[in-house]
Amino acid sequence: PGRKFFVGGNWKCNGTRDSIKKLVEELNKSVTPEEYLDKRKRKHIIPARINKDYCEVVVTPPFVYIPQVVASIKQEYQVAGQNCWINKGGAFTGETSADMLLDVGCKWVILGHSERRSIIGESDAMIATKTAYALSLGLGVMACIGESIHARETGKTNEVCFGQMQAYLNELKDPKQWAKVVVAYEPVWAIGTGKTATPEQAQDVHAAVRGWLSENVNPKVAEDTRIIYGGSANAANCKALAKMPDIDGFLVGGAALKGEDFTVICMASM
Ligand code: G2H
Repeated sequence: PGRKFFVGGNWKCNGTRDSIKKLVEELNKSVTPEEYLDKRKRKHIIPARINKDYCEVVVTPPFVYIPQVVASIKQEYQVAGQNCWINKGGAFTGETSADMLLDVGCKWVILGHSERRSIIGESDAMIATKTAYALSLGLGVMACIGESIHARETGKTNEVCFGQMQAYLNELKDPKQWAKVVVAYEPVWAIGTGKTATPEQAQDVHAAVRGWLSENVNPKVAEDTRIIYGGSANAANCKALAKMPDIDGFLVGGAALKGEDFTVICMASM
């Protein structure tokens, strides 16, 4: 398929000005993908520079560090917010609007991450409202879905994921809106736990979600939409996952804080 590989680095609530300066320096140095492949043949595995033609890469710092990252990271990388308010700004203490993300140079936003669903209590409907608003401004959205361990063990994985997809669809009436949506499948039991879904487990859900898109939006949107995997993805397991036909990239947490590992993940399908 013509889907460009997509990797998001979700830095979550981590970092200081200093540690982020170092991480950006690591991401900025390195070589071209061609050199990477060449060196790999010679068994020198070194990080490769992100090539925009090959892979779309987005890094997602905490809000307060976004200007620092935008000002210092190479243009191969896009920058995203980890969340945004549901609508325009105003009297909403503590919130950050999608307009502000755009204003400081973000191209994307992560919405519906399971940590926001379960810890902050964001509902499907609220997440979908945010998604529609962010898209209306031209931001891309990494729209997260994923089942709990209970849902998986009771055979409800697809039901839960389809329900979350339906909530997005309720607000995205025009199929064209999906062009700037990347669906991130993140099984909750795999997030930050070191327990990764097997390539087969992930592939099954990705294929099911693509099938759902085909039936409920249209076959073209299903074919074109990137569905990325998140949940303890790392430099060691990314290759096997990236081989699966419906896995179009990754949303990476812990391993995104290590420049070399993150770069290896960005090259996972080479
Ligand atoms: C899932 C993922 C990034 P980690 O939350 O969104 O984090 O890779 O640490 O499991």
